[in-house]
Amino acid sequence: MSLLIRGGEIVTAERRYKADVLCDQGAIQAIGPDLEAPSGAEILDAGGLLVMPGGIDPHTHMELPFMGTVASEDFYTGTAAGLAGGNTMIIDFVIPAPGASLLDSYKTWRGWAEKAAADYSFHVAVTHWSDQVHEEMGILTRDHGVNSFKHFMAYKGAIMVDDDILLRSFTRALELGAIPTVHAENGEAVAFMQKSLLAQGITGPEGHALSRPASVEGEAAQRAITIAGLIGAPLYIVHVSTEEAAQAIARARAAGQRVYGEVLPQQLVIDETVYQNKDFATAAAYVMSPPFRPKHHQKALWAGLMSGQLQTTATDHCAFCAPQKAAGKDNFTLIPNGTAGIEDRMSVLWHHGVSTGRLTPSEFVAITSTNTAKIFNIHPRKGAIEIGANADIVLWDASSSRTISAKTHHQNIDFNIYEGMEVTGLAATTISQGKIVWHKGELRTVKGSGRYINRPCFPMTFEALSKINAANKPVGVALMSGQ
Ligand code: DUC
Ligand code: ZN
Ligand code: ZN
Ligand code: ZN
Repeated sequence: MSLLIRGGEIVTAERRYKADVLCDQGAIQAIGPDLEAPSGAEILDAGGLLVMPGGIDPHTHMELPFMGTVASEDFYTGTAAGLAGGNTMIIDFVIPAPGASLLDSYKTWRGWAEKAAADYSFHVAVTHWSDQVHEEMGILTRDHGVNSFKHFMAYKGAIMVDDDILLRSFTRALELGAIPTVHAENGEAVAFMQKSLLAQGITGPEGHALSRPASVEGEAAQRAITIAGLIGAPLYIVHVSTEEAAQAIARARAAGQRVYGEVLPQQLVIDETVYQNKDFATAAAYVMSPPFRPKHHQKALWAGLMSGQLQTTATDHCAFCAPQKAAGKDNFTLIPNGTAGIEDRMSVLWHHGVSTGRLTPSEFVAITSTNTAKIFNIHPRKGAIEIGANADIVLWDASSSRTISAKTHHQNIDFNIYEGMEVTGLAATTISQGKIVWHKGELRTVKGSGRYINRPCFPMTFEALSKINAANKPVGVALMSGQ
């Protein structure tokens, strides 16, 4: 059945105009003023609403086995909560145990994700190195639509990789036309700090922030940028939370490096004082890595988004309930790291970004959807209101307000880090694959209706091609090939 969205104002990353949108077969079929409804079409009145590409959250961890437990949000509950907040796609992470096959792990995660209610895709983490990893990266890009590989520079003794692996893996990603991504924190420094804080008797959640200061992120971000620069590889840095990392990205970009940075809305509005709370559960609720920062960093993150030096927003949605967080009651290093927020991502960014005048509505669309689609090579299938694009659309009510609360949210977690925050701007209706899945406060999701989205590799730049040629051939040959 077709769906006609009538009377709304379309907002894309480029422009804003009044037009109707006709969806059928899961795609946008027509855009224009006063479109005629085909017989049998459902008509949706979008009067007074903005018609925007559905949000794409490029960083989630549904049902992730992590730090001795498993994230409480599964692929169904998590994508459903995302749809309630106007997000129509997630890119989650396959994180193989060190030594495990990337391909087998990918298949395991694909199995878990079959219950998703919205479209999804996967970054695959490189957690060790071997000839098999080299080969499986090729298979994943060629046969499974994976075009991004994640590297944890932290979590020593678990999933952390060293510079040698970064060099090898970035080189391999470049040769495949894939983009490396990093969690940038110096894991050696974190492990050292954790030990020394515990030895001093600092065991509470305040120790978490003390063990991971801003400089530790700044150093790792710069190191990843340096390594990518040596090779000529592009780089995407997840959850940029410090002025230091934001500046390193801006410097690299000014020097011509293809480096992208992602920001989490929670890092824009919540600061490190949350760890000072004397109540363990209240403070532990905010334990995530990188941790919440001293307030002045927020200014640099907003500036990055406003200037375009930082391009995307994600949630790092990784839900652990209070009883799970309690595992670290006597030792902050055992508190499972992670915060949830996929349902509130768009509202928090609209309220604090657009309503405050920091961002235009088009910039909001860019940082919540279109830029991610472009960086991860799914644009204009996703992140666009264009004929032929997937009909993943949010009808945005810019003037209604709601108060965020665990009592009313759809996320499978027993608290909300934004509890009590009043936000203006909300998803009135969410459309996924041309179907209404959230409308007037009611979810109409179907378990398993989400599809796996293939992301093809990138065509290589001339510069990257010539570097690979130079590396693979004797110098004389590379010169003679005339590149
Ligand atoms: N940080 C978190 O807080 N949770 C999951 C993984 C990560 O890097
Ligand atoms: Zn190779
Ligand atoms: Zn991370
Ligand atoms: Zn993460």
